[in-house]
Amino acid sequence: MAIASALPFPFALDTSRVGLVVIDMQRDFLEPGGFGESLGNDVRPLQAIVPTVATLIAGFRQAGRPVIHTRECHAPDLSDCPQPKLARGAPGMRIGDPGPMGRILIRGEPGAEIVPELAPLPGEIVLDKPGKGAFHATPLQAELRRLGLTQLVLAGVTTEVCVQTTMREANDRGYECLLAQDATESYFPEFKAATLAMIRAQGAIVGWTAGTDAILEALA
Ligand code: C5J
Repeated sequence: MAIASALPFPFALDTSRVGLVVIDMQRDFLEPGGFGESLGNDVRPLQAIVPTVATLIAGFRQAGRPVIHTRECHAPDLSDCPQPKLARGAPGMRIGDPGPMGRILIRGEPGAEIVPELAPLPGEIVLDKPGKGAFHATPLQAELRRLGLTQLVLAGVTTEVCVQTTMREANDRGYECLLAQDATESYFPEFKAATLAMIRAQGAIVGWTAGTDAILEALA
């Protein structure tokens, strides 16, 4: 089924080989008091996409297609957090520091959880990732092979960091990638716009973009 409105040209959705990857819709990025806000960001634009992401997830579940969730977080002893990542930026709180939602970006802490509205269902894959890309140091590739997926629809936050990095990693591994443009968000509108443009530039050099409604219409 083709998504005619996809850019830069129609996307031929294979409803038997597509899965949804929802990147890092965690309290630490979306809620006041979390890592995102500690870096000086306004988290409200990220909160605003939650209903759209929920609609996208519901559509994939209804179609019987896999939904994979990721969480950017680290081991409590920080053994999987490179020193430069720990040191970089000028946050009010650093990774591992105690905050209002537990230790910042630490596996198992409340802040590292996915927001309740988008909670994974039992049986859905949830991958904890120490990097920005979801393929780095995770079993994502093995899971995609096991599920027989060749196409990925991507959603989540932030567009230009973990979403784009994952999309580029997937593209290099041969997956056809479609970014749900209204189910992803950045703290910086200009970075989101630039990311959408660079993804679909040069004949979909990284992949395609399309709206959630169009994706779900093709999936149904
Ligand atoms: C960031 C992410 N922005 N999930 N993480 O540090 O995009």
